[in-house]
Amino acid sequence: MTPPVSSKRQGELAARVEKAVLTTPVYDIHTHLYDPAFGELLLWGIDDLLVYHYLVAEAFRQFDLPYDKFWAMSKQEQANAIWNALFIEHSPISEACRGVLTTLNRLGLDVKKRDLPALRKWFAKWKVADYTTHCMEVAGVQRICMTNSPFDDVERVVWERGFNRDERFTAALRIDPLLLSWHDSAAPRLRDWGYDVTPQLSEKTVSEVRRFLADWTRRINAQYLMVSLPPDFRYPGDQACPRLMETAVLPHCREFGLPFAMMPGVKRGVNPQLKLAGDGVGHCDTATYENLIAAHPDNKFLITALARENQYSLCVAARKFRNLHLFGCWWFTNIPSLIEEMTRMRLELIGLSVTPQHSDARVLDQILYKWEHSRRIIARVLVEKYADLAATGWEPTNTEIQRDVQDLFGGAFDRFCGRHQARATQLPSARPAKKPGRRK
Ligand code: RAT
Ligand code: ZN
Repeated sequence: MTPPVSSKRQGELAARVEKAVLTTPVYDIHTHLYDPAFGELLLWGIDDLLVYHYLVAEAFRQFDLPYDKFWAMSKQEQANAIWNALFIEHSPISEACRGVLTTLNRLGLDVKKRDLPALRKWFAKWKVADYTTHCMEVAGVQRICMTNSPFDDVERVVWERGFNRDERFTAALRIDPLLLSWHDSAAPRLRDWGYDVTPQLSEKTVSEVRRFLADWTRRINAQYLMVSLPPDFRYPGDQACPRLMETAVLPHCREFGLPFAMMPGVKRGVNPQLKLAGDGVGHCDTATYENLIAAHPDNKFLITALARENQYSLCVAARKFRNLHLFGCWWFTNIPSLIEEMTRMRLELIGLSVTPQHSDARVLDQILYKWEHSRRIIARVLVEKYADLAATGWEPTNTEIQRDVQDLFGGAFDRFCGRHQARATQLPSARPAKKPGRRK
């Protein structure tokens, strides 16, 4: 019988785990951030933080303001209205509000002054290139995967023009319109771009869709393909979405050795008046995903479901299919109580073969809070799990802890994708805050 672990030993173990979790650099595998070469598409700074769509939805619960009046305002006016409604007139305790304060705090700003004009002045001093490096260093984020859509007119021209890639930013090919609006939108657009497609999914059309996917995969050096799916998506099925997946997307992923990432459970436009903030959540059909994965054993699938109700059955599915990798807690699941619940459930059911978090940041600075908050929760759950092991006499070494944390923060993902990154080293600790450079 192993003697119980003393509380001193437990405290030491907790400190070792926390250190590893708080200092290991992460690969943020899904964001809406951009390589700085995309200019205005990379959002950052206090106004963008305040008009984040998570906050817009919350602010409308407090506003006495018609929707169109808000949308007619400038970004700065919208930010003022949100700041007043969510930070000044009420305490900012929701996760998205708290996130703004954590971000400011991590940047070394004094939030207790509640002085929005002073905050704006501080941000105005930065140049975007320096600020990107600063945020990534403070957040301990080593690489950022973008979300790249050829169907986005602003983004497409930048790719077509060409630019020098920033190696810290990897790309993912986002194909929602292709799979979800084939007839109304994607087919006519592909025709405009010189692909010989018809609305009917003939052999010729399918091969042209594959040519389109191949062109864009090469152009952006895609690390995976991605789609968000409504709760009522079913596979198998006769609709364009499952047919295109089967005939074009999955064969393409096999040919290029790329995973196909799915984000099930988004109900688009539940309240269209809220624009980007107006989407809701629905329970997806886990059996559909099991069918799809079982029918394609040579494909790799990444899944992050939006509904809490799907998390358990997806963990069970991941136990059945090694070609399924679960990741992240986003949007309505990106709240401390659910991150903790999901992380614990995943570790208990599938061990370390998971990527527990991605930031889904839409504003660069958000990586500071999203990672800070999640790291603390992941550390708490891991401490508990290692303590359970220690109670059996299996005390993890520092090297083992470091290896495991690296896997959770991108290593397992890279391996799943077939890439073998050299093991990342720890972040330099207590790096002094960099002085703002001048904005270009
Ligand atoms: O979390 C979000 O910001 C959502 O608006 C979605 O964009 C989601 O992340 C997605 O990629 O569809
Ligand atoms: Zn996203």
